[in-house]
Amino acid sequence: MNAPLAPVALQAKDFKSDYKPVWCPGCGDYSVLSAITKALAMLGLRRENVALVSGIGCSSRIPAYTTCYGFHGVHGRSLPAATGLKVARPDLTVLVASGDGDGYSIGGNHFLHACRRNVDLTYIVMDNHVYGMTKGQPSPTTEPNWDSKLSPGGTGVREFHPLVIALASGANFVARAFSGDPTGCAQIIAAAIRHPGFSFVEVLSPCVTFRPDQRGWKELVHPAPVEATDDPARAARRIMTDDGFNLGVLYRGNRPPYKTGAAAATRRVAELEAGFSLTESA
Ligand SMILES: Cc1ncc(C[n+]2csc(CCOP(=O)(O)OP(=O)(O)O)c2C)c(N)n1
Ligand code: SF4
Repeated sequence: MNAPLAPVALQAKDFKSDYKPVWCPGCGDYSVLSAITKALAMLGLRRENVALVSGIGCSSRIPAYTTCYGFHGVHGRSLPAATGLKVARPDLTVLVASGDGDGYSIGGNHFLHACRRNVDLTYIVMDNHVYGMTKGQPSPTTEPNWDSKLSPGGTGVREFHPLVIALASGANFVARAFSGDPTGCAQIIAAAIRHPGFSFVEVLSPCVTFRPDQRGWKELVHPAPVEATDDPARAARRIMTDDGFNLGVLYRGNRPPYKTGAAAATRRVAELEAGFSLTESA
């Protein structure tokens, strides 16, 4: 985070736009929106210095519901767009919003390389273990035995483990939050924004329409019993053996972030195009 602070502190409501979210009543994403706006207020940021980038999905609608700059892009492609933005405009605080389908399935490859590059981004994935927007197909984090109309008897395919994959790929900050605790979630998102490099926050955010069973998550979540470590192997071991409902910052790394702000482009597009011209010169 390197943006100038607001001269007069803004409140969470100042970061919410006038667009009324079209999410289903009870969807966890409402609380994630509140948590993001609370985190921006906590950090004293200005709206014009923050950009939210997303792909496609119910969760990816978030940029439109804020008063920051936003880019609602293509399914699975939020991270490349956000990386380009941050590299070109290092003065901006760049947040990326995604879902488990958008971020781990079609966008899975970008996830690995964003962790590895360690550009100073905050990646917030609203994980509901289902494709909500397209009406309930299983996603990479769906339990193998989840029986539904679109996956009778379950897929039988083991789940993807995003937090451990993020650690193995080089993410510099790894945390798990719960939408049902918007204050705790806001504190974790604020810590992620403050931490340099690629920060990954997996938010358990129930899809009450296609996964009504996830209403039970509020009984299962609990704070992580130990402080975050800076040792990725230890963090990975803890995460692999936890119950999946441990909340908090689980890993804080010390890797220097990718250096942004390289020399600005000095050549015009027309000059570059001329270099690729197929017309033979006399
Ligand atoms: C290239 C492409 N493939 C597929 C789709 C259809 N599609 C839109 S949203 C979505 C899944 C969204 O699921 P997730 O990211 O988990 O978000 P949620 O809706 O659950 O928040 C899919 C497959 C698309 N829009 N573009
Ligand atoms: S379908 Fe699920 S994820 Fe989408 S808005 Fe409704 S509850 Fe939320």
